[in-house]
Amino acid sequence: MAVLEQLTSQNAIELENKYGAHNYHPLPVVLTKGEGVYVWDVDGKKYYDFLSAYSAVNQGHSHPKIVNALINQAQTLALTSRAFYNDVLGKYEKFACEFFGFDKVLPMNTGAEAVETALKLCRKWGYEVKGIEDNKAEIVVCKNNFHGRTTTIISFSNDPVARKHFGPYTNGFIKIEYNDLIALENTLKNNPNIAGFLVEPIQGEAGVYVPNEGYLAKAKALCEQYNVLFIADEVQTGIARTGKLLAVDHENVKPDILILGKAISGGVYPVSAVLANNAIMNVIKPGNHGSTFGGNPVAAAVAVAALEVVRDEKLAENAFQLGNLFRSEFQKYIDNSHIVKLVRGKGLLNAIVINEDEESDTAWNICLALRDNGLLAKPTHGNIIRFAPPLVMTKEQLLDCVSIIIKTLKQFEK
Ligand code: IF1
Repeated sequence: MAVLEQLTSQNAIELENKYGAHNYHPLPVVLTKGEGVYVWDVDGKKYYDFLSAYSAVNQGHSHPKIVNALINQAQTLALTSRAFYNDVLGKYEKFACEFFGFDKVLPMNTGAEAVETALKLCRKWGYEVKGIEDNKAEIVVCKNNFHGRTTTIISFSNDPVARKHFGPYTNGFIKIEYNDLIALENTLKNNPNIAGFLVEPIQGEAGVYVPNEGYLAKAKALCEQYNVLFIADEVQTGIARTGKLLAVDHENVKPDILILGKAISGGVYPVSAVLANNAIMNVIKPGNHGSTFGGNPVAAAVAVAALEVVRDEKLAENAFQLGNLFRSEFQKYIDNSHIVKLVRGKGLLNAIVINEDEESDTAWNICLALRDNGLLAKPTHGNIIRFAPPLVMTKEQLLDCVSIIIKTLKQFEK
């Protein structure tokens, strides 16, 4: 078979099963094209994308401005490595620092790499600035976190599927309950070796858990009080997803270290970033950290274009308004539903909780029925379905999606 010959759905699935590691269990749909809020399968069926590649495609699939930036830079200078300077990286770094309000950025590629970068930066600051005894630094994390899949990151996960048989695990992490300020304060005040607190402003994978109003601001204040770095993982919640440029902006919280990924590139290229001010970032010296593709010219050009789209198309404002509309429309349905317990989220990062236990396959079956009705979404855990469309969606499209989702859910009402 010619490598790029048109595949049937069955062909594509069989190829992945035969030649690809089985590290995913995808919904059975084979996509071949994406544009804006839509994707098409190999049989020409059109769907609303209500996952956005887990919030990496906030600007819509294959946004022309971002794709053109990719093409133009790739045709000019794709990769220099950081052994030499180039004429794109510095401009991107300046743009990103001014866009998010920090002195410096350390460019990486994937979200997990950026999280690992933030952990290294925090620890080095802990030893060289806070004065923690060598090899004693601890970082506080939250239970039910999701920060990626490297060995160190899964070391502080409590998801058995992510952890089992990947030990021995990395030490130096203290797990506390999410959204629990008493647990945070008790941990910080009793331990002088704590260098940082790593937190998702909304726990995405756990099921779109929005913390109490004021949690982030009070957590940041506790970190300041105990000289601990507040590290915000905005890989999923950032880049306008929750109705503000960053989810921490809802509480006017300025993280000491900001972690970005996914939609910083609009989903056309792997780009991630760690931002901090000089007092923290300047502990990093040549040779301490980096990566072959980190900050490459294509990534730099793509990220500038992707952030300009967020700004110029007012995606945060749109996500804010459409998110409120989504939840209010859904609440009307939930008030009379037996199958849906609740809807929660901020901006266009939302989830519904199905009125069944985690082991039930109802949420999965609902997503199969949604697929048949022209909308793609996927459960996070058992009974929770995440809804995260591209932020370029119009009000009319959103209302169309709400009616598709409700029509589908009604098929499951007892
Ligand atoms: C997959 C989950 C979401 C993230 C936060 C860091 C990372 C992620 C808050 C790492 C990545 C992705 C991973 C992706 C599916 C998706 C995901 F289901 F895995 F948990 F969004 F909730 N911090 N999340 O959400 O970024 O290294 O992936 O670029 O298939 O593993 P990454």
